[in-house]
Amino acid sequence: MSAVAFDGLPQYLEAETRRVEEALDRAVLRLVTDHGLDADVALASAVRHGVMSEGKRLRPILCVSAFVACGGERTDEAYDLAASLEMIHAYSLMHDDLPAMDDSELRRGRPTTHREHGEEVTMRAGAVLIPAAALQALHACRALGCPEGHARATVLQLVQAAGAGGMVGGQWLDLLGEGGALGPEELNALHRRKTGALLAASLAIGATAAGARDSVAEALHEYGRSIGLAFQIADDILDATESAETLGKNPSDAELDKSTYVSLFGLDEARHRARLEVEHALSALRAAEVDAPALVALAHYVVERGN
Ligand code: GRG
Repeated sequence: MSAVAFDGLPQYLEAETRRVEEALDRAVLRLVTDHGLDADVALASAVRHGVMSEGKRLRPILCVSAFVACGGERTDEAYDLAASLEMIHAYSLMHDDLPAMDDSELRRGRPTTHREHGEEVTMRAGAVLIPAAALQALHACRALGCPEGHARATVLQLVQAAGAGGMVGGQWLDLLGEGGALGPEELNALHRRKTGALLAASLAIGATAAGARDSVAEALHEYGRSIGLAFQIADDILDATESAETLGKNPSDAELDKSTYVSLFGLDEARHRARLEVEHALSALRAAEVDAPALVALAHYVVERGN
C-alpha cells in the first residue's frame, strides 16, 4: 500500500482534529434536529457538552487514518463515519463520570456533564448517543457508497466493540475489580475490552469501510489491539504521575483502589510493556506492507502523549 502525504504529527493532529470537530458538530446538529431534541433544551445542551468538549479525538483520527491507508479519501463522509466512534466514546465518559461509577467532577479541563447539567439529564444524553452513533455509522457508510455488506459489517464492529463483549463488559469488570488485586491476565482481559475494543474497532471500521482486503484489515485490527493496550498502560502511568491540571481530569486510580499496570508492575516495567505493544503494532503494519506514516506516528504518540 502506498504512503499518503504526511508532514509531521503536530500538523497532522491539528488538521485532523479540525475535520473531526466539524463532523461532530454536524452529527450533534442532526441528532438534535432529526429527533426533535431541540424542544428539550437541557438534553440538547448536555449532549453538546459531552460531545463537543476538547478531547484528543484519537479514535476518529485513527479511523480516518486507517480509511486513507486503505485507499479511501478524506471526504466529509469519512469524518462522519469516524464521528460515530467519538459519539460512543463521549457517552462512555459522560456515564463513567457519574456518581454511580467513577464519580468525577472534572473532565477535559472542565466540570463533568452531570456537574453542569445534572445526573438525570446526563444519563439520558449519554443513552441517546448510543443508537445515534450506530445510525451515524450506517448513514455515513451509505453516503460513502460502501456496499451494503460493508456498511452492515461496519455498524456491527461498532456495536460489538461498545457492548457487553467490549467496552461495557470491560467497565463492568473494572467496577467489580475495585478494591481487589487483579493479576496481569485479568488486567489485560479487562482493558482489551474496556479501552482496547473501541480503539481496535476504530482501525477495523476504517479498513472495512474502505474495502480493504482481509490481510490488511486484519493487520490494522492487530495494530489497533496493541495500541489499545499501550494506550491504557500510558493512561495508568499518566494517572500515577501527572496533575489534574495537566490531565484535565482528577487522577483517580489510587483513590478508587484500582489495579493498574503501575500498581502491578511499577513505572519502569509499565513503560517497557507499553513500548513492546507499540513495537508489536508496528510489526503488524510492516508484515502486511501497510505504508502509513501517520499510523506509525500515532502509535508512538499513544505512549508519549502528555494527557
Ligand atoms: C453500565 C457497566 C456499564 C458501563 C457503561 C461508562 C461505560 C459504559 C464505559 C466506560 C468506559 C471507559 C470510561 C473507558 C475509559 C477509556 C479511557 C482511557 C478514556 C480516556 O480516553 P482519552 O484519553 O480521552 O482518549 P479524551 O478526553 O482525550 O477523549
